[in-house]
Amino acid sequence: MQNRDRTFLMVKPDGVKRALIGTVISRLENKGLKLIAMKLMQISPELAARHYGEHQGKPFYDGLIEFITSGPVVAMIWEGDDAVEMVRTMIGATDPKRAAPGTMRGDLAVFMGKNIVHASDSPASAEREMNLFFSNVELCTYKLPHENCLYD
Ligand code: 3AN
Repeated sequence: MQNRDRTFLMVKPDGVKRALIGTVISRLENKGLKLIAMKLMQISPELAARHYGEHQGKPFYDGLIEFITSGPVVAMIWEGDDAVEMVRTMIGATDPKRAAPGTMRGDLAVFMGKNIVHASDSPASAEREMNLFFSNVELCTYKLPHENCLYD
């Protein structure tokens, strides 16, 4: 494996309510990524504010906090070769109208405010978000039987 790293991905309340958890997980599993941690949870306003701190003050901020705390989410950590970049490519552009067909948002969503998934946009964000949502003891280490088929 060239550059094994980890990224944070979350199925948002709209994705959970639309029963797309399995679809999102399948796409990531089929690609060859490895699930390291996962939980179904309700985000508190405090955690939402920390997670979306960079958007504080923007016109859509209040709606974003209201939406992300409106129902359960599924928080996950995925591992793979350049996982941060790979998963961002797989989820597609923030605005589903501009997200390429074949991406999760391009195939499964129509509206920017309800774009079904979040994924870290840089290794630094991934580190920050993984630490916000998980403690080290919640991370699992195991080998996929087909790992040798995925990488040199
Ligand atoms: P991404 O989720 O693609 O990293 P960010 O971090 O820029 O995008 O935005 C976080 C979330 O805020 C988006 N997923 C989207 O739901 C919402 N958002 C971003 N920009 C807008 C906007 N201009 N209008 C409404 N919602 C927005």
